[in-house]
Amino acid sequence: MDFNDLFIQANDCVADVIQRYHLLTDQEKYLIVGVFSSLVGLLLLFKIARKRSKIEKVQDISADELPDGFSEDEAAETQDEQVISSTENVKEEVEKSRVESKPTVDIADVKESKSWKDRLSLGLSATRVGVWGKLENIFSSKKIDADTLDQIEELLYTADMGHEIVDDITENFKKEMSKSESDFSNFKSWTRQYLKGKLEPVQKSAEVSLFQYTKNSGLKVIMVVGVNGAGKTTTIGKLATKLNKQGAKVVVGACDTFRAAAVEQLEVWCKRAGVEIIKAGSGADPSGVAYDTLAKAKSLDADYCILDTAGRLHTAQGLMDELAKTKNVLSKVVEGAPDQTLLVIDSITGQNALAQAKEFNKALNLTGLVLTKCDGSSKAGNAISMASSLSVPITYIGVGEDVEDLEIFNTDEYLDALLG
Ligand SMILES: Nc1nc2c(ncn2[C@@H]2O[C@H](COP(=O)(O)OP(=O)(O)OP(=O)(O)O)[C@@H](O)[C@H]2O)c(=O)[nH]1
Ligand SMILES: [Mg+2]
Repeated sequence: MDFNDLFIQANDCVADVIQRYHLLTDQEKYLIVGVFSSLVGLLLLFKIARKRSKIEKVQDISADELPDGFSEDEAAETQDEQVISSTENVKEEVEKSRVESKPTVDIADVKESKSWKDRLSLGLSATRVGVWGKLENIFSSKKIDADTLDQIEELLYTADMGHEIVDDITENFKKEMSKSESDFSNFKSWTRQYLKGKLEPVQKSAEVSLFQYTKNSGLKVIMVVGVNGAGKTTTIGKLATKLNKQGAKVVVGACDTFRAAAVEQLEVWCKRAGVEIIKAGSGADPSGVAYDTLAKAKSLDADYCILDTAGRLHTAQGLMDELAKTKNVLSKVVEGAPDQTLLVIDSITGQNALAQAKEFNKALNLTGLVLTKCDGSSKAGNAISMASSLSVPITYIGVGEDVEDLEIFNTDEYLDALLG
């Protein structure tokens, strides 16, 4: 029996009871009213329980992760499953990327003996072996046909190359296939040239003052942004250490006032680096901290002012607006500040990295990308799509958690490590 039949029968039953109501005894009438009231009561209890579970679900998602304009109560009140599920989806995505970002190769053992190039090469070995190695096998052992072309396309996607790049590369292979004497022996050098051609024009715009301190060149202001756990604080720690070693005076601002632990983490790095940190209590206005930090850097005649910010989802409009506000405040202290707005990207993020970069770029006009966690399980192919499609250069690349694990991005070194 389906729901409709049940509904019709219940309807008939109620109509029957109404028709015969005057024939019923008082006892039967009380019984019917009692049953009806209990049913209504049960229904109400069910509704209250459902709403409570929604509120708990929403409270479980931190207030800052709710879509813009939703307070916890409002989100629960709307009873909009989409609000909850879409936020949870993004939460899961970030969580997944955090879990996946744990390197599968422990490079601690080889750090002592390996050069930077070797460590980068080790870090990108997953793509080199898993994608380019497999492509090499395809080209050397099989006749290239439509099926193998599909395989090639799939492999390129697993390297997080992005649609445009995958399309260009496969188009080139198709052209080669259509020739009577197709030759794929040089596919790697063609691909390398193609990728270099995508990166090089963008990389030219990378600002040298980011890497090399020059005496008396004035205060440089660097704001560092990104999603949760991308490696912002660690990158700032490494950068501050490097610049301080070159003789620069560095002041760091702890604008991540969201978590007390974030300030402590930055303090440890600054202490180690021997640079000054400006901080405020948990929950303080991040724009205020940014303002104070830059004012202090200016008064100390510092060479660099680096601002750490709280991680946020690129989809959380309210938090993105807050970041834009922090950025705008800086120009009130020093005209034209910040000189650099760097987006830190966890290289394991995959195709989602491009979406992240687009949103951050839209809100903040990025001047550079920092690619972290290019060690172990990194695929890192998304770097090329991001830099070329946004025309934002990759400034630094990180392959671990120590100071020496951050280096200036070099196109040739990167392509060597990626393609082999
Ligand atoms: N393996 C590896 N781990 C890194 C790298 N960079 C950062 N990490 C680690 O990634 C974790 C998160 O780094 P953080 O610097 O705290 O990231 P964050 O972006 O400041 O995080 P939030 O402030 O929470 O948004 C830490 O455990 C770092 O040690 C890297 O290049 N390789
Ligand atoms: Mg941080």
